[in-house]
Amino acid sequence: MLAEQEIIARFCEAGHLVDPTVVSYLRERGDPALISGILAGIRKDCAVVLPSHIPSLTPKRDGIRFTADPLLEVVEGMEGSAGPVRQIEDYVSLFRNRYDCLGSLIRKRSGAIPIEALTHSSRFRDSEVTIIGIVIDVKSTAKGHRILELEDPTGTMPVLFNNGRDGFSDAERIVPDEVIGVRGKPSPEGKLFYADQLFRPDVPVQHAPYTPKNSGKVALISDIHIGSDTFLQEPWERFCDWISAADDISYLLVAGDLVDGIGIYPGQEKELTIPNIYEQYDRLGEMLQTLPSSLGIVLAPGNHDVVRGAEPQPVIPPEFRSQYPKNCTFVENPAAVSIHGARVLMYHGRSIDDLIGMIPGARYEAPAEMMEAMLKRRHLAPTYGRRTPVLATEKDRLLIDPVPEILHTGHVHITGISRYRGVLAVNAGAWQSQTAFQKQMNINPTPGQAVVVDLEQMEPQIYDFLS
Ligand code: D5M
Ligand code: FE
Ligand code: ZN
Repeated sequence: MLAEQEIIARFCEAGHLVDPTVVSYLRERGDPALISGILAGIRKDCAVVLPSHIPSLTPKRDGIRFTADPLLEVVEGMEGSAGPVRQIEDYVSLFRNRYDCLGSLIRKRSGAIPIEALTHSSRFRDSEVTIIGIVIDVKSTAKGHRILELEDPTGTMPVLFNNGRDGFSDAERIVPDEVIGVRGKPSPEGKLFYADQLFRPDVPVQHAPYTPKNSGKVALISDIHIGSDTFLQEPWERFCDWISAADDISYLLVAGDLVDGIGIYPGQEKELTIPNIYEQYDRLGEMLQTLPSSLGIVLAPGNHDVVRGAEPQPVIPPEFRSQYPKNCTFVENPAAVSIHGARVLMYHGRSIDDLIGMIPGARYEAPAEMMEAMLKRRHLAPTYGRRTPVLATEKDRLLIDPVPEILHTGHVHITGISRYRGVLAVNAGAWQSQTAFQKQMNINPTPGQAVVVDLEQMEPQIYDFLS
């Protein structure tokens, strides 16, 4: 075990500051000899030791890229891949798949033993070990420590995070059903595990985004809500005129809630200007017909759309698509699209409501922080059974694997941007002003904005069409 202070002090004594990412890498590795090795290779005049100074942290890309082939390709979530509603038993395979995939990401950084090895034998009782499992329950104790129940395929174990330890704030952010690793020691009887350190699947420290050359720009939007009496017709038209003239923008991606839908909540019919669901989709199709045919448009569903609410949500069915031009591609929610090899993971973002309710300090005004929470957990909707309905599928379709260049969400109607370990997180706002419900909830949307990303630079820019 290496404590944070100890690592910082070693670098300080040698006359260097040290980047927090390097500190967390060294904590995970837990080997003091590694620090000596790094110090030996650093120039004396180096002020801050960065990940780029460490050979094992040199940037690496995750997943295959297709630089020379199709400009826009649906990699995950193409039409027909969501599948039907299945048997309840499939939840077993869903969670098993989640554990296997995310557990193996953690195991790459820390060897682990099965929980059974702690409960059935005394061999490890006095040693520091790592266990990996799904969090099946988590709560605070009367003294403010965190206690959770961790389950792996061999058993379950209560795990205690002491609030006086390094990194307790990460432990406070543990949510049900996420996959974590914990390093620590079992109690003498093997009935409780004292955690020293928390591992999340996370984005690798050395993750390097792929930035395609001459690929132009992509506009990211969400939540158009056609048919609602709060749909902002004029800002939307200004946006359409603007994007038609912006010849450096090659793609427009929409992360769901294309229309306001019908019967989404009680009394919604009173807030609709287009009460027919076919006409809502037709109206959007007609609007998209006015955009240049060279603009590649990708349309994913959200919780207001006509498809089932459980995720993965299927593609908008053909009977609603008769008015859409050929340059429109319909995808599922979630979906991964590759643009000149840069991968954009599109997800409507219902789980943001859940995460905001569970993570201390989380706010609707900062949705991109919840996207970071997703990236750390390598999962789009870590907690099952709250406001995000998830379908039983054999494979967990909400895993974040491989790591995308851009994570694009919406749903909360508030623009937010963040960069986490090289991944650009963009929560796109809406084209609907504050609804009566959002007013009650004190949710203040930022409507009428589009986020444009230059793929070569991976630089985002917000454009405002409200006035
Ligand atoms: O959701 C837009 C935002 O408003 C999102 O953060 C959820 C919140 N919202 C809206 N309606 C409701 C209801 N009925 N219950 C809870 N939260 C709600 P959107 O998907 O556009 O409706
Ligand atoms: Fe919405
Ligand atoms: Zn929504």
